[in-house]
Amino acid sequence: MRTALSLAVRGLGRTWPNPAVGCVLVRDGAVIGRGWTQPGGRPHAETEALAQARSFSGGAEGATAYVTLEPCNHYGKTPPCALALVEAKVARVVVACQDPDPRVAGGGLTRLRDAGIAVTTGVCEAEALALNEGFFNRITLGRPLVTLKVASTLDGRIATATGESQWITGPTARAWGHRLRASHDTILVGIGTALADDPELTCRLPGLEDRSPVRVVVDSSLRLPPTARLATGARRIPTWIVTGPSPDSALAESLTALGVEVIPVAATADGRVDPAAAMAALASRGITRMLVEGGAALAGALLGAGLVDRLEWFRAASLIGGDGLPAVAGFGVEALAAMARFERTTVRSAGTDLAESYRRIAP
Ligand code: AOF
Ligand code: ZN
Repeated sequence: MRTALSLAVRGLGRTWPNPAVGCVLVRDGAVIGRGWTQPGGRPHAETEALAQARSFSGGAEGATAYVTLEPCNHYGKTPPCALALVEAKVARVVVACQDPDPRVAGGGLTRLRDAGIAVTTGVCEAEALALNEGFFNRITLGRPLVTLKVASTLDGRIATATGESQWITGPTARAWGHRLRASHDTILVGIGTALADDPELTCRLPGLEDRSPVRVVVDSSLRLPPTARLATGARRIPTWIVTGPSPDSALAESLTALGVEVIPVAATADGRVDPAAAMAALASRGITRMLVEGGAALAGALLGAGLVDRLEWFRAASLIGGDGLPAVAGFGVEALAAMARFERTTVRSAGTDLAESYRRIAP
């Protein structure tokens, strides 16, 4: 199952709207098939593994299938994976976790058991749930998994008072940041960051150049100029703009003409895009994993709405002090009881910087 999980990881960032699943077929102590969900979500992991097993005599007959998610039970572009496993005559299926998709939801396991296949569930379940937390969030909460990435000084500053910000962390942390992009479906930035930095928001690691996620700008009053790199490059790498309910139609048209998708959503009383509405709109387009890269206002708005699930915090061994720009704008915390609280899952050295990962525990 651990092998299947490591295969599944390969799909992260590319399988949306589907989960990233891994499958290993074993017979007589030998691996006869390995598969993982392919870009765009199809073929499924089981299809890939079963295709490999076909080159062995007897195919997958009598084999054990280790799958990180309950095999599907619905007809899509291909018949259900549960049916494919039955037809291949596997003897046993070991599953890490159930699929909450209402089209599956236990039906895949029932189909296998009804065919006389031995089924074991819950193997490495916690790992599998964490791996596909984005997909589970999309199905059960109607929003993606939201990971906030920050590169700051020790005192949590991301720029000096004059706005100088390049570079606070070193090349290793920056490379890790690009690798994070590759495993996400979208990168989200606020319009302030888009205007100030004119960023490309692509994955520029050798070998991973084709792993750039959809770029999303939260732009409440539609201000992104058609000359911005995010707009001019929209045909190469998709750019979406989440904006208020009635954007300027001339600007919206000129952006759309460049291939940018303009997505109007509900606004809050102060005229800003409602964070929950933005997340719902992205999930309904199939987004499961979102990496938020700033700036401070967007980070504060998402934290204030309780929408940040994970933090990836790169911390340089330097200090700017109180005149610097904080990584997170105020989000209304008056009592300590109202703090956004996280637990640390890993901490590593990234060159001269520290890379800390956290998962939200409250609110
Ligand atoms: C599997 N193996 O590798 C994946 C599964 O749109 P479709 O027809 O491709 O179906 C998508 C659903 O299939 C998705 O919501 C989830 O329930 C399941 N994903 N299932 O057996 C896989 N990726
Ligand atoms: Zn399937």
